[in-house]
This record gives sequence, structure tokens and C-alpha cells, in this order.
Amino acid sequence: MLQSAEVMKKSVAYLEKFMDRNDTYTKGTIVLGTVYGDVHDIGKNLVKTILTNNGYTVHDLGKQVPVQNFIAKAKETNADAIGLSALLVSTSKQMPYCVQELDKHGLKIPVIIGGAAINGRFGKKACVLEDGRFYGSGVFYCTDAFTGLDAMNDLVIPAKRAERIERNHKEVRTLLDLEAGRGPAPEVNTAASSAPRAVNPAPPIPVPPFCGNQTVASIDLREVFPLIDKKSLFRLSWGGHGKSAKDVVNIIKEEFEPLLLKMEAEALQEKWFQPRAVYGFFPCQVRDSQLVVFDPEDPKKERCRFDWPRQPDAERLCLVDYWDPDRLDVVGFQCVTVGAKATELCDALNAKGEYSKSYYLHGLAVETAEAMAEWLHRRFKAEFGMQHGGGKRYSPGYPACPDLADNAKIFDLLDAEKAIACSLTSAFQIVPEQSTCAIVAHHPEAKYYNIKGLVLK
Ligand code: B12
Repeated sequence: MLQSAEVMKKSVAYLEKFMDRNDTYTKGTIVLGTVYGDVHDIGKNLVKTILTNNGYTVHDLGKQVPVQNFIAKAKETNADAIGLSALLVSTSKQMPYCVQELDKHGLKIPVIIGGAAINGRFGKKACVLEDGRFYGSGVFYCTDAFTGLDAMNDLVIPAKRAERIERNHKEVRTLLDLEAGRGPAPEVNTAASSAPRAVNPAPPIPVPPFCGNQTVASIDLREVFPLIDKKSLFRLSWGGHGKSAKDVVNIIKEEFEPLLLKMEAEALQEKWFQPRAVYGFFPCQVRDSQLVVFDPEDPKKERCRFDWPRQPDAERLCLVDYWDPDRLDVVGFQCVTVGAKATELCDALNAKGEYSKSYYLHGLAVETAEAMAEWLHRRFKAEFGMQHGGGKRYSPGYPACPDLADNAKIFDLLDAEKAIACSLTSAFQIVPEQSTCAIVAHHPEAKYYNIKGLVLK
């Protein structure tokens, strides 16, 4: 798709020399962006490419865009629609908020939404306003960029637009009726959910190699690249997802594997990435179902507290169960970054119309950040003497610790701004983009789990 976009851009640039210009022609206008607090923009960028190449004017506001900016731009450009993307459950709340604000301002702009954090049900619910009315111009959930294109194709033709909005409202009504017919949601057994899960006897607490934080002096990317999750790189970041199993095998063998080797070599030679990492070990104890982290210099001095949700059902897990309530325990933290240059390079390539290279480089940078997190976690475990091979790392934003504000606590403990030149936005997103941080548990039983009610069905 991106290769054809490149060919298209070059062909159009060539043909334009022979054509009369009519700059005013457009099939329609959309204001597009990733919602406030969210840095995930891969999907949004694909939507932009597809819409632009199909004759639409796309005002791309980028990522982490406040609702007011979407509304102001849509008014200024008399847009046919607003397109919102969200990949985090927490940030998807910006979508219904945008719809409410549009209604409050008396605006009649359809909203199309997409991203892995949401689904059709979420989309329909977002159409229902606080007072129970339906948003007059409709909210359209799109599974991918092409459903987005279909929606735009309908929304710019008045008759089809009216029909589409009517269908949207009917679907919302059906959902509400269905849910009302089902009766109230089953009561959560609060007695059971507040009771901590029975943990197996606490394991011996490993001895950390140092207390406090430490910056990794130098990172050899040749040790990191082998840890890249190729399944994720090829299928998610490089677009293999959705193709038939046979096609994927061929593409991986003939295109992706050789490309990866070539790009890794170029990344090393051209110094595309500036890998940096900081990690640390801190005394901690469970108090009032919260994890209290203490100052390593003065274990009586509290530095911060983490308050995580407990599963209302299933095993009733909560992260706090992985630390000892009866004695001083140890918690780890880590933060890694690929550096800012990768983003600058991607932007420069996009500006030159080299969409594919930008896309592949972006994917490689993203997966390198994940591989660095794994690389650091392995080093961490080895230094921490975690022979049992267990233990897990949890990034704020994941279901077990959904509050992104935890990023700020980790940053403070690790002094990450100074140590590795990363910062946090007001919505607690890490800058540069290809960075990630985590809380590290040494408990051998630690595992990943979901929390019902946090994950939108
Ligand atoms: C790539 C990725 C990253 C990259 C983001 C790079 C970027 N520029 O986007 C990096 C490594 C930086 C990253 C970081 C983080 N991530 Co992340 N990330 C992902 C991952 C693996 C893939 C997302 C993706 O790009 N998918 C591919 C694209 C093409 O799909 P898509 O976005 O869904 O878009 C398609 C459709 O949905 C649709 N669409 C999307 N938007 C729109 C909009 C419109 C208008 C339309 C029509 C259609 C449409 O069309 C698109 C194309 O068809 C997901 C896991 C997953 N499987 O989804 C986690 C995930 C989204 N990340 C997650 C988290 C928590 C984080 C962090 C906050 C963790 C942390 N605390 O460190 C950090 C934030 C770092 C920071 N800088 O602040 C969680 C979110 C949990 C949740 N549900 O709330 C996920 C789900 C991982 C997980 N398993 O828990 N991440």
C-alpha cells in the first residue's frame, strides 16, 4: 500500500506538469488525529495515506491532540468529518468527550473513530449523549483504514450521509434495547473482590546488586537486535497482519528477513538509534493494599505509593500480591529509549514521500524499544539473582496497572529525565516516542492478566 502511495505520489508529480491545476478540487475534508494522551499513530497514519490517496483533504493534527483542537480545526476548515484514533483504553474516553463537546457547541460534524482500544459497541455507546439523545451527525466505528474510506465516501454525499446516520442511530437503538433486555449487569461480589488472593508462601527476597537507580553506561545494539520480536515486527509493525498464512511465509522469507538484516546494518552504521537505559532497585512494603516505595538511603522515608486495581473475579489478582506484606521487600523499575533521532528521520522521509522507508524504519524503532526493554529486563534478572527464571515487568497503561500517572512515579524514582533524556507530557506519555518504562516484580508466580471492566468489550 505504501509502495503504491509512493508510486502514486511520483506519478502525480510527473503528470501534474502536463495538467491544468485545479487546487480547489477535493472529494471532502477530514480533520484527523490521535486523541490526547496517546502517542500511538501508526494506524492513524495509514488512515491518512488511504484517504489522501483517494482524493480527500486530510488535516492531520498529529498525536496527543486535545479535543478543542479537533473542534477548532473542523470549524475552520468546514470539515465533512472528524477522525479520531485511540490505542489505549484510558485515552479512548476522549472520543465520547469529543462527541459531547461537538453537541454542546451545536456542531453537526460526523465523527469516525478507530484503534485497537475500541470496538463497535464502544462506537455505538459514544453516540449516546449525556441526556440520552443520540448525536445527530453520527459516530462511526471503523475496523480499519478502508472502512474509514467507505464511511467518508458515504458521508460526503448528502443522501448517503442521511441514510448512513439513520442506520447508525438504528444500530445504537438496537444495542441499547438489547442491553436493557438483558437486565442489570451481574453484581460484583465485593466481599470476594476485596479479599486478597491466597498467595503461595512468599519466596526468598533476592538481594539487589545496588540500591537506587543506575544508568546503563553503553548499550551494544548487536545484543539488542536478536531480541526483536519478529512476529510482532513483521505482522504488526510491517503490515503482514491480515494476509493469508502462505503469503506471509513468502513475504517474510523473501522480503522482510533480508530487509531486517539490511536495516539493522544501516541502523548501526548510520547511528539511527541512540539507545539509553536506566534501572533501579528500591525497598518497598505492602501497606493498605498499596505498594509503598521507600528511599534507598533512608528506608523509613516514603518516596511514593502505587495503587493498582484488583480483578473483580477470576483469580482476583492484584499486582500488590507479588510483594511481601510482612517485611521489607524489593521492587525494580526500568526505562529504555531508542532516542529522538528515529522520529526525526521518519518525519524527514515522510516529507520526501519515502513512505515505505519511513514506515519500516518506524516499525524497527518501535520493536527495538521493546527489544531493549527485554534486554534490560534480562540483565536486571541476572543481576538480581532471580534464578527461578520467573518475575515479570508491567508497563503503566497495561490492564494490571492502567494508570499512566504511574509513569511519573517511575520517572521520579529513576530520575529518568536526567539519566536518559526522556520526559513526560502532561498526559504522562513518554517523549521520545520509542521509549517504554516498567515496574519489575521478582515474584516467581508473577503473570500477566486482564481486568474485567477495564477492557472494553
Ligand atoms: C506499536 C505499539 C507501541 C509503539 C507506538 C508507536 C506509534 N508511533 O504508534 C510504542 C513502542 C512507542 C508503544 C508505547 C507504549 N504503549 Co503501545 N503498543 C503498540 C502495539 C504493539 C501496536 C499498535 C499498532 O501500531 N498497531 C498497528 C496499527 C496499524 O493498528 P491500529 O492502530 O489499530 O490501526 C488500524 C485500525 O485500528 C484502524 N484505525 C485506527 N485508528 C483509526 C482512526 C480512524 C479515524 C479510522 C477510520 C480507523 C482507525 O485503522 C488502522 C489501520 O487499518 C500495541 C499492541 C496491539 N496489538 O495493538 C501496543 C499497545 C497499544 N500499547 C500499550 C501501552 C500501554 C503502551 C505504553 C503506554 C506502555 C508504557 N507505559 O510504556 C507506551 C507509551 C509510550 C510513550 N511514549 O508514552 C497497550 C495499551 C493497553 C490498553 N489497551 O490500554 C497495548 C495494547 C499493548 C498491550 N498489550 O497492553 N506502543
